[in-house]
Amino acid sequence: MSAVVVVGAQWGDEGKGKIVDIFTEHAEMVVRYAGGPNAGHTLVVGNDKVVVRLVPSGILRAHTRCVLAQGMAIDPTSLVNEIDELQRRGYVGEGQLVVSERAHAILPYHVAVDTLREQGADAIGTTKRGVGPCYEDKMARRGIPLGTFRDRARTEKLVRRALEAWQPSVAALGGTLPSLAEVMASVDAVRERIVPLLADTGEMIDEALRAGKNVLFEGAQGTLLDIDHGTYPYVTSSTASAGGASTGTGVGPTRLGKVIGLVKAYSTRVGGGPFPTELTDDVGERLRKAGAEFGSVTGRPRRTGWLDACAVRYSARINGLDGLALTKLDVLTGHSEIKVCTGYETPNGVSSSFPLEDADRARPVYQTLPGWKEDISGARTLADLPETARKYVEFVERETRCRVVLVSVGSRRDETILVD
Ligand code: 2SA
Ligand code: GDP
Ligand code: MG
Repeated sequence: MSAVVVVGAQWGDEGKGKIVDIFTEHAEMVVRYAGGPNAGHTLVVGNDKVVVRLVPSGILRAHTRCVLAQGMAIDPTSLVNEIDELQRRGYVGEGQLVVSERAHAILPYHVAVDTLREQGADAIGTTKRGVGPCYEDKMARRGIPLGTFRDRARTEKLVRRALEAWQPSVAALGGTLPSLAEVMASVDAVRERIVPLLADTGEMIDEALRAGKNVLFEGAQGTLLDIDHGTYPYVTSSTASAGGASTGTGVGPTRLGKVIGLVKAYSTRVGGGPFPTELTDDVGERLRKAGAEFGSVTGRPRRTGWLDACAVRYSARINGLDGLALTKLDVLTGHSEIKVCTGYETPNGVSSSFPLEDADRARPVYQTLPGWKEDISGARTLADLPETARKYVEFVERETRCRVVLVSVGSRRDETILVD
């Protein structure tokens, strides 16, 4: 295994939490490299369901060190709350969690700006967790790396500067910012909990890799939400794709090994933006119900649609995918026909490319496959699947030109087919 990247190949919520948790059985370290508390990764062990937002999905395995690397935007208050909740449930051992001193802090003014903007006409459908404004501050070079928390006076100076910088745009939106005292009160409430967790995590990951340990890099959101490669501007503000595993951690690209793309057997998207295969009819509603497609953080109903093989092919290129983990195949059970988008109509005929620049007007071309009625949650090998379900998996492989290495047929750890 060595260094494996697990990345969402669609618009997020493909089941990264479950798959990272499974792969972690053989990993000594799991590293989150991008995003922040906008992520919601669900882990189901027996009857216990855990949703992690900032903490890597390896946390349920006591032997695994979990790293929050510098590509992340971290709300220190959310992190402390998440750790407390996990500890109440018996997780997070001493020293198991480390946080990069270079990861940027999401502070109350970031949440205020995110929330205020979402009330306007230019709403993106964000999670309102302050992630976008935090990355804006980072790029504007007025952000607050968590290492700053070691020095309260310096933190206060930087917070004052950031508040001054945001003031005009917040006033223009008719809103108000939290005061310096309020922001510092929130910092003071968690500073002593955060500082002991801080480390040069790049060095730590490098040491683990040099010692031959297995390190898993856990993506958040999905490739089509990536700031550079997604359906801009309806994207998140980080490098969600596999490249972020290098830029967001300080591990050079040649040191990364395999990249596994997570693909849900159909498509979902939360928030605004183009979604060419969206189903706004009964079939879409059926997928939402069967797949329990509601935001893990916000509870928002997710938009649903058929699988877009062109989008996954695009994703395979952006991420350099070595294999696919196909999740939630069980959710398709009971549909007499299943459609997959394999091309798009263009003035010059059907194109197999995903129409990134024109996605809101694009006309998908579908191929229709026969469905299956049998409950497949008990399948543990491909041979256990009904023939039509097996054919669906083979079709996905052919259309995406990527080998399927795992099929997930339920939310629990054991509801999984590992393909040799
Ligand atoms: P943001 O908050 O600035 O990152 O929002 C920008 C866009 O990115 C989308 N986004 C997500 N899409 C799917 N899942 C996400 N995580 C949660 C989940 C979402 C939830 O696991 O269900 O609970 O609603 C996630 N996070 C960000 C977002 O919808 C915007 O389109
Ligand atoms: P992530 O953000 O990619 O980790 O995905 P989420 O946790 O936001 O959403 C995936 C949801 O699907 C969670 O509720 C999981 O428990 C659930 N899930 C994961 N794999 C499967 C599967 O194969 N079948 C079914 N029915 N549910 C699954
Ligand atoms: Mg999610």
